Amino acid sequence: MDFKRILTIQDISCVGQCSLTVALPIISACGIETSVLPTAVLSTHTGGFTGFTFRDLTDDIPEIRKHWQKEGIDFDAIYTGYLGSTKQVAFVADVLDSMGNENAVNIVDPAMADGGKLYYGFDDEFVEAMRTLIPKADYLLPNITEACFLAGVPYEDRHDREFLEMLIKKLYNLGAKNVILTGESFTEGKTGFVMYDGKEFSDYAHDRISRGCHGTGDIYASAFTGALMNGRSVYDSAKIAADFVVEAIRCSQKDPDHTYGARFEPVLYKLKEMI
Ligand code: PXL
Repeated sequence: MDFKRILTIQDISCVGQCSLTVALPIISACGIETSVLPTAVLSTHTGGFTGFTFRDLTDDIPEIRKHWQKEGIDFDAIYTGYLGSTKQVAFVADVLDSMGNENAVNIVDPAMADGGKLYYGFDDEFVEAMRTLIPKADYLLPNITEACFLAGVPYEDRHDREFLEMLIKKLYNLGAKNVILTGESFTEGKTGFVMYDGKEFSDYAHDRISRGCHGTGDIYASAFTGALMNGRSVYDSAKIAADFVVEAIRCSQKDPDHTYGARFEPVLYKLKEMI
């Protein structure tokens, strides 16, 4: 049996069902060893909470990388999510450049914005830094807001094919080998994903579910990573991730009082079945 080990680089939001508390269980459930490099420790995520704590771990990153190199550790994939500081992005770039084995792939989720706005604490300088990770991405997984910021296109509430293709091509031209735009499709009124590999566009459309939850981008990227590491095609991995997010949101609808994340845990077994 071919055992895979991946590294995921993102924060620990102690409560909030996002970042590492999502990536670890989801990718592990896919049968993949999941090593972590925490970028920051927060008491909660920054959306919908006030007064959260924030411990920046930027300066630990180069030390951790050096130790791993001394131990001869490497990874089959590196998946990056929410990063804690502008300075940190350069350290994460070093990890992407040096810690993968010869067949490793880099999955970059530029988790920094949604609904037309940057998350709390991020600014133009951070966006510029995040842009430097694009050429390192075998798979870039932005939502439409992140795609606009990275492409330098003013955010518009537009979801037509012409706009989506223009945005995606700009990100491809910045160096991403595959762009998977999440939360969009070519079918009006439906969501899903639109994908481009430099040759052709493909998409997947499913019904939009009215319940917005924090952390669904992290669930998506984690399930995508888990499926891809199990040898599923890029399209199938993107589709499995989209279907799993739908399952998690449907499950969350059964608990309207639960507001900070999506209840993916009770439906994790479905992800295993899909893979
Ligand atoms: O899910 C994205 C995310 C991750 N980590 C932190 C966040 C957010 C989104 O708000 O605040 C700390």
